[in-house]
Amino acid sequence: MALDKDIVVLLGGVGGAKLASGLAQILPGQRLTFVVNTGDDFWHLGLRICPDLDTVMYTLAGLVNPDLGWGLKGDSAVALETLNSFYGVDTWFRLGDKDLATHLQRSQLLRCGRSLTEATGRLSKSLGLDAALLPMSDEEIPTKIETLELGELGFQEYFVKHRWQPALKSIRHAGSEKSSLTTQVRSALMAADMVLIAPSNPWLSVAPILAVKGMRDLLTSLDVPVVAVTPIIGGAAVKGPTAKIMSELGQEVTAANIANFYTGIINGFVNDSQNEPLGCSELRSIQVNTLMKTEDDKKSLARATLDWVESWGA
Ligand code: FO1
Repeated sequence: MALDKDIVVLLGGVGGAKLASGLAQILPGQRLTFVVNTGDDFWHLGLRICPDLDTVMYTLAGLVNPDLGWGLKGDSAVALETLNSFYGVDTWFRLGDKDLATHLQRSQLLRCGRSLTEATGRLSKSLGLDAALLPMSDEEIPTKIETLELGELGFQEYFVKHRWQPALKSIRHAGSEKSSLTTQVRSALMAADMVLIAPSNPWLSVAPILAVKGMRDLLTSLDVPVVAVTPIIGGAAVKGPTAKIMSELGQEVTAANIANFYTGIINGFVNDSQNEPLGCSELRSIQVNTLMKTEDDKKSLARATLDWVESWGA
């Protein structure tokens, strides 16, 4: 297996973090760079919240709440409950007591003039990560969701407050036109032997990464395998709104439409054994079990993907 290869993974939250965990269990951390969606980030209660960065960081550190897939295991919410009972603050977004330490530390670093890349590096090193954890950009590029019923919503309002129930009409990556790739993301991609797009929601979690100015051009200029893993299994999403969004955008919920989303960027696609084959696509593809319920599932998917991509060179 590709132990001597440098791999860059583009990913969002829970689904992406599972594959990240599988990769981190079979490869040396120094070979792995995770480029994480920050379109979900927002300022809330005076703190900078970066849900996908934290989900990946806590997962890799073995600290994530296994029931939720985000947040810290064994956390409580006394601070938030007190904020509500003393001061009547609407606490629709759950911030655990331990989790608050991460938001406080990050916000403090940002207020002292550190970039999000630097702040994330410090937090992840403190939690013992060897792999590089990078935000997609140092600029704020908040994802805005135009809905049928409620007009435009901030990402977390759409996702958490309204439980992704309003019908999605379109998505905007505010400020992306003025954004730029960080030196760290650019260098990692230029040195990569392989790029993986995790089974994260293409519209909500990967599109924000692709919207960073210069990202699409850089990805298409690479002469290495760029492989996406399907988030759709048997016509449904494992978790979250991927299938619902596809229907709202008038698309059939198929792996082929996921592969189409990445046209021009990927040259390989990991499809699930339960899905229809891609058909007459020019893409290389493989069908394996992509459902990651156990640690073994995560490692198996990571290993199958790497072994398959390595076989291209044979
Ligand atoms: N998801 C929820 O469904 N409800 C919450 O209250 C919530 C709080 C939260 C706090 C910190 C954090 O890092 C993640 C949190 N999430 C919550 C998850 C998050 O909204 C989503 O999983 C991602 O933004 C989508 O990838």
